[in-house]
Amino acid sequence: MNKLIITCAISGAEVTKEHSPYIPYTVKEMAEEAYQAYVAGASIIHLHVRHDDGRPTQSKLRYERVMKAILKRCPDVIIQPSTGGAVGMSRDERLKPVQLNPEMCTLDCGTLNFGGDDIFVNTENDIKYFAQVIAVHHVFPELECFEKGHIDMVLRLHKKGFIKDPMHFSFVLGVNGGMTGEERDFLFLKDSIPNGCTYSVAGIGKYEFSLAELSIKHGGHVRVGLEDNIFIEKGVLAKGNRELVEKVVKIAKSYGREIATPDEARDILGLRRK
Ligand code: KMH
Ligand code: ZN
Repeated sequence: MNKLIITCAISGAEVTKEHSPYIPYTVKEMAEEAYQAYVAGASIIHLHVRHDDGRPTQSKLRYERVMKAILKRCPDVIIQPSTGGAVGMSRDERLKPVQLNPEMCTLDCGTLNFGGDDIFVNTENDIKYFAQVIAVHHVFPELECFEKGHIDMVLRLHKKGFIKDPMHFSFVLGVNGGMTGEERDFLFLKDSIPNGCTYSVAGIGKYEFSLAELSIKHGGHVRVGLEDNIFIEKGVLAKGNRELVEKVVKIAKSYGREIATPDEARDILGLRRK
């Protein structure tokens, strides 16, 4: 079996210290959480940044500081800034970290209701705009799909030339407002992408480890992290991202799947190291 790429979403934009005291806000906390996830086996850090008081921001300067601090602790890790940011941010605000020319970033491939009454807006026009800016900066986009219609959007924009090969998908399942993360959902999405594409699965909340296991079994990749789920088991808070990554590594080992280093992840995805 191919090696497993583990992405760790260390903070996100929505979870606060009131939900879990282990959520990192400051530059130092972010670097420490990224380092712990990396030591445990994560080769990609999916990154949102915050002000010191926890408010989400897409400030280029803040990303620059956090990325530098992370690379100081783990020089070969792949950093994947978010271009999703937080609900309500403008397109150009969300795209700010791309100006730093990271190796990867996310590209959100459709609109959905997001956790109750919020709407995470990604119209076709928005996606084309994001894809163009990301391409200008030679950044490799991870195609975030929260439901099947988002995959169809990617395939349409791929045909029109806005999204290029190699395509790497991320199925983010279990958002309140998006598709659930049952086995049938995962199988439907995995079978809906073209042969030769790679994919990773991020299960939100209770779906984190069941989806991780399914993806491991089927040769896909996995994202875990406090952005997606704060519990190591039902009712028990994870004491940081490291525990979540360690749990995935344990599942992977039970299926005989080795963990990819960052350079092996680059090879699998077709990434050029910057
Ligand atoms: N914070 C969500 C509204 C991404 O990182 O690209 C969007 C999000 C997706 O987290
Ligand atoms: Zn995110």
